[in-house]
Amino acid sequence: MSDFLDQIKQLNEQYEKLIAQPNPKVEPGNGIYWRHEHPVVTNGHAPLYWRYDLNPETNPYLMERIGVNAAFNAGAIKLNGKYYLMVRVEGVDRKSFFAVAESDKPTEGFRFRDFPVLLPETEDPDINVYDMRLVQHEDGWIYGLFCSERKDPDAPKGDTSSANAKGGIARTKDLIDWERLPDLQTPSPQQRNVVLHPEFVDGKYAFYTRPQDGFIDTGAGGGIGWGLSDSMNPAVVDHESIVDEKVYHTIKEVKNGQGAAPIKTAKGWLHIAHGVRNTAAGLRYVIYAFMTALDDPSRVIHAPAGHLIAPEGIERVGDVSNVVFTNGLIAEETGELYIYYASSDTRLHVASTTIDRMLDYVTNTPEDGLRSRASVETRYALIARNLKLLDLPEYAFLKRG
Ligand code: M1P
Repeated sequence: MSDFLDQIKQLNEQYEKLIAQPNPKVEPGNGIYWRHEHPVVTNGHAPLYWRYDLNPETNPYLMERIGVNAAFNAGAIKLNGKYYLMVRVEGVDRKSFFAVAESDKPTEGFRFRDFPVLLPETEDPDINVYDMRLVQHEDGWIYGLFCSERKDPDAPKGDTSSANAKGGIARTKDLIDWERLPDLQTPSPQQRNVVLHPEFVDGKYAFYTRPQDGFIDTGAGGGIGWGLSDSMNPAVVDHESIVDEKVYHTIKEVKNGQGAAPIKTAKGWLHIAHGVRNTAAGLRYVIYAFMTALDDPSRVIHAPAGHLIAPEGIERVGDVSNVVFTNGLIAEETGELYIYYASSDTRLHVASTTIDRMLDYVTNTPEDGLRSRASVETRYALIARNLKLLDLPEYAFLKRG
């Protein structure tokens, strides 16, 4: 028994060290945001009592009985001074589920609650659930919108991969008790990356959608869509329009999707989203930003070219490599902004910035000229302006070619 307890103590020491690990910014950053030294949540953050049977009678070898494979794509919210992440946890059985991790700090110290979320099911039970966006709506509820995946009933015999993705909806007041609502109904046969806008628009609930024909391929669909519903129970969008389309030879050539709900700023709604392109090495997912009008959240008013965050270093490697994905944002009243993003469907990170920096980024970064020549012209103008500065004596330390 004492050996058994000693082993648990060792595992626990490692675990507590991980939770207590400080997570400073990686300086100097890029002027837009800072990465942090460590992921904020990993599979190692899953409590020992989720993974091990701690009874020596039933688990004499102290085996990890029910392993956790990954902890990534988290929704985020700040309530009563605490930071909450609704983490997509994936067991070794490949089933994703939601679990709340909380901390007094936005960048470290996240500890999972005792139990994962026991999400109520609809009459047609989900096979897999993932990527919850948490939205504090002005109607008083906190909504969790997520992807609900079920096997495609029309798949030919022997096709054990084809699936249907729908916009699942649940709501809560405390992140403890959840009420499940019917899945979102839209004209599109499949949906992923559905997000609820935090305010009523024309007295209706407003949704960002991602119309898609197939489970992976968006087909004729795609782009970040937009639609209104009279109610949340059931939520029915009769008409979807496209807010931000996928575009040839850009970072969102194959598909894109809204991240968390947009943040209201003095200059417009700030959106952080993901864009996907295809490469010989497979799909590459990056994160980008854009802004829509305050009086019409479906009208894009600023669209900086290219990515905001692309996978770097260790982020490039994991279960689904070359992916960064975001569905969690926390904006503080002080103007601090935390972008929770996951890498390679494996672990969760945070990038910290401010609303002011992001406003500067979205309003002053040049838009995509959509041609190499146009890109060079934009860069050329910057270089020409800079070279005038380099003639000044205070810039003499900068060497030129
Ligand atoms: O594997 C990368 C991502 O793939 C999907 O994103 P999208 O809907 O844009 O294809 C989701 O399964 C997401 O969870 C995952 O991170």
